[in-house]
Amino acid sequence: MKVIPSVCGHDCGGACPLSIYVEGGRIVKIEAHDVGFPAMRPCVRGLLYHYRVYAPDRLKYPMKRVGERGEGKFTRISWDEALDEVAEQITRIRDTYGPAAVLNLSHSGAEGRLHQAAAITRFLNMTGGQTKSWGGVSYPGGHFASLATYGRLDTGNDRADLLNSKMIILWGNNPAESIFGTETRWYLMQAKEKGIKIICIDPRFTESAATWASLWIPIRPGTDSAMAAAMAYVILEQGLQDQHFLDVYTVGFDKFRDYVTGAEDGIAKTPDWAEGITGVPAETIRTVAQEYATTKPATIIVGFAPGRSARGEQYHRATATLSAMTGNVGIPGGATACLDLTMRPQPVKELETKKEFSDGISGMYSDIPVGTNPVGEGLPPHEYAVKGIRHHTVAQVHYAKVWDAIISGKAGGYFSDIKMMYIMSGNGLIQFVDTNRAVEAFKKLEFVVIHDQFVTPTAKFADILLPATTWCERSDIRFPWMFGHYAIYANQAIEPMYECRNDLDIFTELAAKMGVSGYNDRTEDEWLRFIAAKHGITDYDAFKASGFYKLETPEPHVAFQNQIKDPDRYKFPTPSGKIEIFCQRIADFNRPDELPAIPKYVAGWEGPTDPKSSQYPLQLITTHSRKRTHSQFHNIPWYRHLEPHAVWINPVDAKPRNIKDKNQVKAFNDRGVISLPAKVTDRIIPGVVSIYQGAWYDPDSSGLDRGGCVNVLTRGEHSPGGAFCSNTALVQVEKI
Ligand SMILES: Nc1nc2c(c(=O)[nH]1)N[C@H]1C(S)=C(S)[C@@H](COP(=O)(O)OP(=O)(O)OC[C@H]3O[C@@H](n4cnc5c(=O)[nH]c(N)nc54)[C@H](O)[C@@H]3O)O[C@H]1N2
Ligand SMILES: Nc1nc2c(c(=O)[nH]1)N[C@H]1C(S)=C(S)[C@@H](COP(=O)(O)OP(=O)(O)OC[C@H]3O[C@@H](n4cnc5c(=O)[nH]c(N)nc54)[C@H](O)[C@@H]3O)O[C@H]1N2
Ligand SMILES: [Mo]
Repeated sequence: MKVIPSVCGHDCGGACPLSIYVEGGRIVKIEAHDVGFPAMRPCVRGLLYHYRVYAPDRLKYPMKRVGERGEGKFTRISWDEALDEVAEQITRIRDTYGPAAVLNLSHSGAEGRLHQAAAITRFLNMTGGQTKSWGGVSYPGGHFASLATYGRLDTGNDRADLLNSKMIILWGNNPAESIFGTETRWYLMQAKEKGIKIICIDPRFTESAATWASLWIPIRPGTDSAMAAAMAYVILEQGLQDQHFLDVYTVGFDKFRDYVTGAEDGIAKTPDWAEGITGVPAETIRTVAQEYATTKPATIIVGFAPGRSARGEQYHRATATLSAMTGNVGIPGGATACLDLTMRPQPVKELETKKEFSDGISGMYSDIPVGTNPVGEGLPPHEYAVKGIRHHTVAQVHYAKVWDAIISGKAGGYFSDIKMMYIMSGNGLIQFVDTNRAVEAFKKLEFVVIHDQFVTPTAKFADILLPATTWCERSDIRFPWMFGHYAIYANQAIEPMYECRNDLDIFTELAAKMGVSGYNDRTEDEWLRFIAAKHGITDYDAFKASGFYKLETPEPHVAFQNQIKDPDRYKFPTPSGKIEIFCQRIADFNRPDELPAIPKYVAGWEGPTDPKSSQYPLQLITTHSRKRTHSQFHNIPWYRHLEPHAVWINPVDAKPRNIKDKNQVKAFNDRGVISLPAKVTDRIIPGVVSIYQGAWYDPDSSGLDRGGCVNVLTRGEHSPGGAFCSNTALVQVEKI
């Protein structure tokens, strides 16, 4: 039996080292790979990954559609036939309509530094161009806020630094289930054992709250910035702010103070004011604010989810302001409380200056150069581009708007009429908002090509469907989220299954068929050597053999430590050189009611005060599940049984609806209807229901989705700063 060092290769904040046991060319078991670092414990998704590799429903051969698009009827064809057809169609569509007619809706299903969606971006750029999205679906609210407030994306501290804290607030963050750096859980456990106070602010009593917190504060979704404003009110009222910090390191606090005290609009943002909006008792807000301001250092760990809402940018800007008010930025045990993301190991001195990090995410995930996109060169900025923060052009479409762009086209004000969609490692039909509209959009296209490992709900809509390898069938390199300070090598464990191929190899052949040279001039091993060297890994062979490489980094890393220690020498990478509580770039954008230049609570659509709430009275949140990576694993029975898919509903809401635990119910609004069992639980605040994202769409003939795919209910809208709003929707729930 061979033991092969590897790492989970799907889109999780973990990246856990694994030992894959292979006998006779087959994986027989997967275990944790002991890399001498106690925090690296994988979960069931990695440990039972062979259930996914050997699933009988793996996509095995290239397929061509035979029925209506979306019916899921295919016939097997050869690789040659399939690639000839794809090459011909791309060429035909570009020649007839121009390159912007080709939409690349690939996503993050694969997350190696080599094998991932940069492969398609490079391919489409090199062969003529493509329509690209802007915004993102994970953390665009935080992304925007981070660049506005701090001037940089990498604003997270090393997780080891949690142990320097005296109080930790998990605010809309649930790392027991939504993994953010494998080691986060280990450090939180250490923190708890050390007696560090941990509290959770979340509409749900999560596994994180149950495991680590001494206090759970249930809050209405989308109202966090009101809670933050009221905490600021208490801090100011009692004079607990760190005025020296505010004077030296920030700009615009006076404007925020005027908002909080009511000098600006006549409304003091008192705990009583916030109670009416958030549902959090005024007394609780008062106590937490006092405790947070008087316990130093204190950390707010933000999640992405509250930012994935109608005014999601405000949440990240507001928590950052609390951290600045209490002087917790840039000190051990503190936090920037904004985005909280550090994805790529970088020498710290580079981080302080790197332009790339202040200008989007290019290169953050991948080491394959993607080149430039002929579509978009020299075009004017998009109406939602914010000068100095977001630089996308009119040719780009927000992820929440892609279906509308396909359906409405130029006549609807979009840059192009999209005729073809090319998707690699993406399940957008069910992962992006408003699935029923997605179905309509897919049906309108002339050609759809998809690479995947399974016939997912999206893959069903392909004209040509190409079978891809899993990370067990190829080699790669990964860096975890959250400043893990290590690289992990995924050694290929088995030969590719059936006729599956690596996406990179598929594009290499397609580029050749289209007469384009230079797409890929390296072998996989040459690429990986190049990537390792780029990241300062000197002994590639030792790295490959052991599977693990500890990178050199000062420990623990604290974002902006230099700026705080030596403000004359080190400026924040914002135009003012300071933390921008007031952001002139946002003020210049000039949509103050939607996107104020200081962090304010701004009610979005489909909140509790929306007129629609009389018809659809429940707020819906759509969280990440521990048993899945988004939509991945859903089709594997073992995982499905781990925790039945259900809608969480409080007894207060269930009772008048005559809903009992495990009753089959329907959740619906104007956009669609899904059916699934109810989980009646007081682990969720009344007035709110929660459904895990990622369940596979399975509509019956009336359009009722029996799969319980939550994006049937979400709205195709984005926030002005670009936030993807999958946590903002109103629904009704009824017993079936
Ligand atoms: N197991 C697992 N881990 C993952 C992933 C996965 O699919 N599975 N996905 C990875 C990826 S790509 C991402 S982007 C991250 C996502 O990470 P997050 O976006 O942080 O994860 P979520 O589970 O959506 O939400 C975290 C918590 O926020 C709460 N919440 C929702 N809305 C609000 C709100 O308005 N206010 C407050 N205070 N809380 C709110 C939810 O109840 C939930 O407990 O996770 C990563 N880790
Ligand atoms: N309602 C709601 N919607 C959400 C979210 C939410 O919180 N709520 N979260 C959003 C977030 S944060 C994210 S990141 C997205 C994730 O959205 P996606 O990236 O679309 O989701 P995944 O299910 O991770 O992966 C998509 C597909 O990639 C395939 N795949 C995996 N590896 C490979 C490979 O090597 N090659 C190829 N060709 N295919 C591969 C998988 O089989 C899967 O079908 O979902 C977003 N959607
Ligand atoms: Mo994500």
